[in-house]
Amino acid sequence: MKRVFSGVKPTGHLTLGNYLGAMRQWAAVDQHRADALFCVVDLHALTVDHDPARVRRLSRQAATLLLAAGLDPRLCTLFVQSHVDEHARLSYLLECVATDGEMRRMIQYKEKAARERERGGSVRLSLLTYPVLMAADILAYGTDEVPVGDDQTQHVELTRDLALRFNQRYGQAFVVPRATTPAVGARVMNLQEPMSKMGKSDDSGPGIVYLLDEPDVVRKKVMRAVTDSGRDVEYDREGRPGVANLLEILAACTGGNPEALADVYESYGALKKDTAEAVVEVLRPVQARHKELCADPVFVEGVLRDGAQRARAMARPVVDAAYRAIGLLPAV
Ligand code: AQP
Repeated sequence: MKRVFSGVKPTGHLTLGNYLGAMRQWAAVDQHRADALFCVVDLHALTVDHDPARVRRLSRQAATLLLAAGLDPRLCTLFVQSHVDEHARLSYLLECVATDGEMRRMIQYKEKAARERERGGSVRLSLLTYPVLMAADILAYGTDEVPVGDDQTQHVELTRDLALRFNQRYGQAFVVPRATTPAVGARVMNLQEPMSKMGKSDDSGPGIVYLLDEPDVVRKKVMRAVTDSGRDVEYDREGRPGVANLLEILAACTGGNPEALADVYESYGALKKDTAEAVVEVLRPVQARHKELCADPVFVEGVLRDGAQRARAMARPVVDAAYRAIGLLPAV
């Protein structure tokens, strides 16, 4: 059976992008077909300016939303990254095979570092090394596949490079993983700035649909989405990014195809109305289950405790073997 690993960062409230690009696939497909691990990657949330209490709150919320989205602890392992020491242990070894040039080429690093500087802050070293920790997250479990949205595929490519390099230098320690992305919904764009990804830590609130937005808030955000100057509904990602984004969201929510849907609509208004309702319907069961789970925090804690135990047992032998392979003396 294939091993699958993926994660979500508690840097903000989870968005429709996180759901359509990743979480929905994890619940509907990955946990059924593979030995799957899903992780709230809280250490990654410390790479930018953060409020400790908020990170704790968002970590709990992310775990609850993953369960609400359909992850079933009988089918998969759900845990919090900082509860398993092997991630940080392995990250250091991988820093010893990665180069600073590789890190500086990462698109997310460039974008996030620029944003930190614009806000007048300094760039944390951990933001630069974040992809190495992500590689450790993946490699510690002998992962074959990493289901992610488009924005993370560069980091998975780097993970592959680091695994291959380590194996070549020090012997076969890691499985070399590959990224998988959904056919539709792999890159949900911001409704107000359709050339930019819908990101949970962005400032542009009205352009972001959060998983816990009330139905009327969702409707308002979608109805106010920026469209393009033309009038015809056409699927053209480059020329008509706003309309293309709505068509993709509608397609991802209804199981349709954005090109075919473009032929169905004669006005932007009708497209927006149907997209808003489709999003409301997709979010409805997730929100209902989230409410139930919030009333049972002991259950959620139990899932995370068991998940961490299982994850530790899987990661430890892989990381111990890498420690030996790279030349470190085993502890006695
Ligand atoms: N807009 C998106 N469209 C499709 N997929 C997306 N993902 C994120 N945004 C979109 C996918 O969701 C999974 C979890 O993402 P993450 O928590 O690792 O964060 P991220 O990729 O850095 O993107 P975010 O949510 O926008 O967070 P911030 O703002 O902190 O950078 C991943 O599989 C991701 O591809």
